[in-house]
Amino acid sequence: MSEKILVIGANGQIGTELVTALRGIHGAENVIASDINSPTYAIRNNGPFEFANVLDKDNLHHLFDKHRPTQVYLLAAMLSAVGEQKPKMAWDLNMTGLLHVLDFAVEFKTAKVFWPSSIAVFGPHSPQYDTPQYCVMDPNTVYGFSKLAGERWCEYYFTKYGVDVRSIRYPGLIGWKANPGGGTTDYAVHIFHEALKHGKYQSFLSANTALPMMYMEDAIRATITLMDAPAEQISIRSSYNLGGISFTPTQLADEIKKHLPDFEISYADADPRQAIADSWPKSIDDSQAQQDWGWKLEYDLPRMTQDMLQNLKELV
Ligand code: AKB
Repeated sequence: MSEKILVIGANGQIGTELVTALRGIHGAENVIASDINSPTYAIRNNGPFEFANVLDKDNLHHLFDKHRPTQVYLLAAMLSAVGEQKPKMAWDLNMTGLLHVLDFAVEFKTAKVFWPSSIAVFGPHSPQYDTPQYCVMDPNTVYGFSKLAGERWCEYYFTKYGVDVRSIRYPGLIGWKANPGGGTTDYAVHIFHEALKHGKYQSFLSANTALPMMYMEDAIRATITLMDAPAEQISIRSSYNLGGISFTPTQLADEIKKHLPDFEISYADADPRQAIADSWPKSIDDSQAQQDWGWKLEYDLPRMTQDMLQNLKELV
């Protein structure tokens, strides 16, 4: 059976790359990109696009009815840093949007749903190193607890209504095709742009703040591998831990300096994102993803840095 795939929030950091990858696999005409904003050039030019606002139930219902998607990827969300500036709006967007999609997945018998969670579901009392799949979770950002609540809804809809919903707790994502949209891990993308443009960067996180990160190539491959895995291999219906690579701003800067020896990093005195980063894990145990659907990381810090610089220098 050929797939009909709806990607909601297609203009964002993940969506931009996921739509291209899915169109390559399933054919451009079978992957409908949708977003509340006008499409990016890459998305507009090679396949169908629909305007969608996840908070507008009628509009979303119409999209499901018109396209009858077999798979839906719901990527529209407000990230950690911006979410702290607009807490109620972040809760509403992250929760109501998910519930609309889960309800329509039941109504239209959508075969599979993907919804991204985050390492932000962990909090100050979670183990900081090799954070396990199951442990104390006390997130203290709206983004973090909306993702944790969303995970519970996903598992609930799987158990009660049989929705085949799959999810990953993404670490900070690093890619050169699209910019991140207001997260705590955004420094790890901005640093590459600034290194190439100005030869220096002021990090809003302190020198030794380690966080789990992942190159976008790996993140997209993980997402598609999880969605393609046979249902009986999926033992977790809340969201899978995914570890990636853990590094500090200093370690990333040192890696960039191997390619751009004059690059200089400095550190901001105080930034609200520091407290968010301090409440998150430093590294993640993703052995369940390895065991269930054969997850394996390909990009370490040196390989990612080289690939980022090589691709970005053509663009900046
Ligand atoms: C953020 O920093 O908010 C996101 C995330 C880790 O989920 N990149």
